[in-house]
Amino acid sequence: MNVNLKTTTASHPLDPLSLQELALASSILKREKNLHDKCRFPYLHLAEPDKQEVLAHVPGQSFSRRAFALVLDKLTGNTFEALVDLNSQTLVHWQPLDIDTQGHAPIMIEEFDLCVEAVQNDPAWRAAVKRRGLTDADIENVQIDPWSFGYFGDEDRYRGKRLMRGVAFYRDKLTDNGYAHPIEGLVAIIDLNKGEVIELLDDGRLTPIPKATINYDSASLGQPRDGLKPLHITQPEGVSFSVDDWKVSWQNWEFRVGFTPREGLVLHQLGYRDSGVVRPILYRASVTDMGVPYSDNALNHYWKCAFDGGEYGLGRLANQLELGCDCLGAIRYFDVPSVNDQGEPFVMKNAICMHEEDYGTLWKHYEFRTGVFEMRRSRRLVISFFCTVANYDYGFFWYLYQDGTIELEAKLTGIIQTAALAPGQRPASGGGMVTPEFYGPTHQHFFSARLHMMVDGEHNSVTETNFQSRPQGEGNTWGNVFDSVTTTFTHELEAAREANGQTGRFWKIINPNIKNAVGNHPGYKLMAEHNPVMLAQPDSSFGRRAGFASKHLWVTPYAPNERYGSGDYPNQHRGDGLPVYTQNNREILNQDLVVWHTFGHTHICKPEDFPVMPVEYVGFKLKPNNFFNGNPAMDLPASRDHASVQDGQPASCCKHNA
Ligand code: ABN
Ligand code: CU
Repeated sequence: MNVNLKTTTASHPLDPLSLQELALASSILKREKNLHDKCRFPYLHLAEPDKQEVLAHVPGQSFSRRAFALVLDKLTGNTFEALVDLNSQTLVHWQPLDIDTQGHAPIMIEEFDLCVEAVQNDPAWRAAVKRRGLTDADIENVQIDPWSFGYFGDEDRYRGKRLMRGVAFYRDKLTDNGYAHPIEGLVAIIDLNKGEVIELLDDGRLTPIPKATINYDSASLGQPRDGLKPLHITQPEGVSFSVDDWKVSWQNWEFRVGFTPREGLVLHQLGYRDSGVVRPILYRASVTDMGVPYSDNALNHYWKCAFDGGEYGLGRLANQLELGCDCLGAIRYFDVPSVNDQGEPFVMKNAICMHEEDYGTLWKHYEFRTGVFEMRRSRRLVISFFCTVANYDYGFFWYLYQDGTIELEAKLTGIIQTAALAPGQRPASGGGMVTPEFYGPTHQHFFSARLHMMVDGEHNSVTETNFQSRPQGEGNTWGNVFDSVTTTFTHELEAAREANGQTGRFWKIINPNIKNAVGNHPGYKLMAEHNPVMLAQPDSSFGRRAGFASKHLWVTPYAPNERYGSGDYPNQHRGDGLPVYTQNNREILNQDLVVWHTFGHTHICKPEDFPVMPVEYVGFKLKPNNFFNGNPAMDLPASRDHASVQDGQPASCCKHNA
């Protein structure tokens, strides 16, 4: 297949589709399938080429260029998966999706508005909110949260329908923070293709609507605190990274930036230059979904389990970042070509932010005997994006460090879901009181990171190490010796594991075919946080739908069609993804491996979370372990930061007094 230079300006097979390519793909689809104006494009993005084709790619030579699309016909409710070959300008695949068994297309942005209209126009819903004290004029300002429907058995009345739930919040004016005024015990079920409410759930309790105004816009917050002097981050000589289209090089690191509507930021082909050679570590890394199951028995909440990746789109809902606010210093933004629901291309400006950050001490020693002092500061490269999925805002920050460490940090902020209480009542399911009038239902946030590993080559294994104390006796005369016990996973089901703080459990991805200078296999250690896994019952709706969250670790042999921890289409799906991928217990020893890591936050709400929650941080690190033959950052320069010092101090961070 030859690249037709009229249709692509891409320089690499993994470059996201350009505006021209997106326009071409949607026009080919419209032409080939005679798509009418009620057809929508919940997905349209690069179909990443086969891994072997990517690895074999030689700059300047031809490569395939294909677009994946999900097309929804709103008149019939039919959904199709499509593949367009942009080089030959042909439709090469067109397959209907069985929505009852395979799940539905993710919720589109226009459906957020449709949901509000359908609910506000529904006579039964209007009557129900009037019973709770609202007037026709109030209804104009009511906020409707567009919730994914979930899956609670395949009742006939729901089969084949594209559904959503609408939950209401009172607002005195449109710019009020509705989450301070939840309308309790009332849920509308909307048929999205019909554009109407088909069922209204009402607990009939008429819980009073919390009335206190708690806004967070600057005007409402009043006079800000004072005392903050300017803090500038400057790089007078420019940045230390270089960017060539989507390829980035920085401090021995090399990688490519990618972006998909579902995952947002993707890092491709990440490697570290060591003795002049780029050693591969990750073929591809991303967060494939984020699920939030709620722990509450009440009518407004028991069904809440949003998949912000697979049902809404972390990338699709990315923010356009603001220089000097979201991002400080010498920033390189990436604009991301995208399409709207109609398949029309547009640019998401400033969707990805990249910059360098000082990170304190990397290594240091003061030799008290000789007065020799050496220290080197650490710098990290930050590649990030933020998205807003209705109430919550999530930042995804990848960090690369000069010592070979890779980190992903998710930042959770925004506004919690709220639930009204009758006077004197406490949350029945154990949620956290936020104000005297309302609480926040307890919930868990689960992220599913997919790490297609490539430590020094395509064949890797995964080991688990646990610490254990050794009985006193032979070989442990004084009782001080303890052991670390390491096993290597051979099959998928052995590698479905939970973290264990008591044994200091950790996992390593190694290349068993290579040995380093001390006879060990080069590897990267996955440093997990020890947060609870899914606490909903395994056989419950959430337990099945967010099955990926029942374990912190999964390891699968690479299969191109296994891309998302929660499966391809979690919207209205009974449950897919990792528990299904691993059920055949395939071999994972010395194979092309994908390591899946579930990490998350179990959130009991509290007054400090409101009105906007200070950032909560969760994530993981991948740290080199026997990958290098010594500290790879010994070659850092000792130069001192000029802006921090007075004249007369030496220019470097080393002192030899002896
Ligand atoms: N943060 C999930 C979500 C999506 C839609 C509406 C409310 C909440
Ligand atoms: Cu939360």
